[in-house]
Amino acid sequence: MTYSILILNGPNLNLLGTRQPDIYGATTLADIEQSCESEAKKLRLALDFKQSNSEGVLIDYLHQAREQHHGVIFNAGAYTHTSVALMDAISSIGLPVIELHLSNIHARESFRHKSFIAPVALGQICGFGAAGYTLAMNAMKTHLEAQS
Ligand code: CA2
Repeated sequence: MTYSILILNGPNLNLLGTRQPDIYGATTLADIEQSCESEAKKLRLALDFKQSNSEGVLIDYLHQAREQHHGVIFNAGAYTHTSVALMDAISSIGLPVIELHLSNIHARESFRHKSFIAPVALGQICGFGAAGYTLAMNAMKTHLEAQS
């Protein structure tokens, strides 16, 4: 069975590689998308990779994922720490969602320690930079195979 996954990226992640490389690294989001595409081929996963700066658009993508994908890897950016609406959207779609962050949010400012995504996520990967994306893809594939 070929599983299909959505990798969804939230606000400001389109700026990756252009500013604050000390925190987020020098890799651009386009670079990350390429490495996810090549990992998807290795893992035989179908992949959709999206980014939006808008909370409403992210919610629409989550709703669409219910019809199109088996799981979601979600870097919700700063909305992680604020958005009950994204938490409700994740709860409503009934798909496994892996919460992902480039940085270790628990080692940063205290306002980043709170995640509205974590209680409704399958699990959380953070602190491994861009490598976290392919780690999350492997974790999702293992989960989907185990649950089938
Ligand atoms: O570590 C992560 O992946 C975050 O989700 C990134 C968010 C931050 O608000 C979360 O607390 C942790 C910020 C993304 C902003 O990315 C930028 C990249 C380059 C320049 C400016 C912002």
